Amino acid sequence: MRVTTNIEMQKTMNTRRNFMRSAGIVGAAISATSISKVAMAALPEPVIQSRPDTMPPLHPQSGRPYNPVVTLNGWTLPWRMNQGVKEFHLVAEPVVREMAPGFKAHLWGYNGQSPGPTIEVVEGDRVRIFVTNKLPEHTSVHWHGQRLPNGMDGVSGLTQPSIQPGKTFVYEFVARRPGTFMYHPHADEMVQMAMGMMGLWITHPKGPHPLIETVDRDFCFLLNAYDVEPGSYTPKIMTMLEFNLWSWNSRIFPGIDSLNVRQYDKVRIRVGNLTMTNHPMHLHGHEFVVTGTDGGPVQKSARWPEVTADVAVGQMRQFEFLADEEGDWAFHCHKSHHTMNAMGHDIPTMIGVDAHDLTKKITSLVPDYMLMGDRGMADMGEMEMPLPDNTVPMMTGEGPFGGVEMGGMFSVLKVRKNQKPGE
Ligand SMILES: [Cu+2]
Repeated sequence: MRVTTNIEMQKTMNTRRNFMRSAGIVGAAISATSISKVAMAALPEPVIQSRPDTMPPLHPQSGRPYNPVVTLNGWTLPWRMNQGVKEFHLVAEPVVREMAPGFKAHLWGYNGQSPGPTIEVVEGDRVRIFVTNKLPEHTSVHWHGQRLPNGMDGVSGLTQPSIQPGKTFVYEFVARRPGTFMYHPHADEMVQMAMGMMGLWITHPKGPHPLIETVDRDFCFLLNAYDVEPGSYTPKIMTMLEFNLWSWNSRIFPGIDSLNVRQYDKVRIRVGNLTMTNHPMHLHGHEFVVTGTDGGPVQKSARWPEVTADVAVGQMRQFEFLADEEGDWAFHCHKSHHTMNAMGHDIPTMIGVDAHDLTKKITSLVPDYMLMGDRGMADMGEMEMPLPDNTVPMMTGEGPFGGVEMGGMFSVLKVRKNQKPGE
């Protein structure tokens, strides 16, 4: 069982009493050791996911019904019902994330992955989340966008003591409003987010909602960024702006799965931004509207059509559209440097430079010398230059008509006539 042996209930005495009552223990004098044993037994077994594939949506087995989301290259955390409370167990821990085939990064995350699993609940649900810290330093979890009691907001030092390594903290609140949210540490935040600690939180409406449409496909992912030197595994945590890996759910193209829909499906894509810069998200072939933010659903009179919408730092946006055009449509960040993988930015422009004579002279000394960029950078896509281990090319991908020359924050919306519902 992947639980710590030394659980610490850091909530108020009142909640502790309630917890013990729900665990079947009632008594005036319980020693500290018996509390840990009882609490141990009461913890839901953590579910760990090590595969980077997009997992099928998790249809609710208990509680109120809802239409589950699809987390791109991710998964939804199962829960257990305990006397009407949905109980989840998050384990903060070091993980190995395959960011693209052939490239693994040593990150921090939750339950075996970065980002952590998506948490899906229904408006009005009472939710209890056990957070076990298996990191080498303290942490906390902030539930971005939620209405909750102040003591549950997860800000280390301000609303709670931080969760020490080896300890478990219990968060509990009612998911009061439906929407698209996220979670992340609020303790040594710069380091822990640069290392990949974050996850999505979806609160589904409890019934028909005037501003929330039922859709056929509901996708979600977080925008994140890393600075991993080619050939190495661990992100540089001090980087502020010059990240070299622009990712969705800690995956980079060509490692990001496509979004597969049936023609005429109503589609929702929920995007949150936990990088250090904004990302103008651009969809080809369709117009979408932003139907909601992490502040909740947008009034219908305040919606307008777009093909690009900016997601600023710390924001979430819900894009919705009718997928009525068949084909393979690019969906990507419109900052062109964000659809590239690791590269140097301090390279001079070589376009128009006639270096022919120079190349000849250097080749006589260094036979493997290659001149790059004198016609543009597209050569990079097809160049057969040896790369260091554990690295992906700067631009790559094959389409039916040749090289796609993309990386980073890029995927494809595949609209198919015969795509089966739920497939
Ligand atoms: Cu971007």
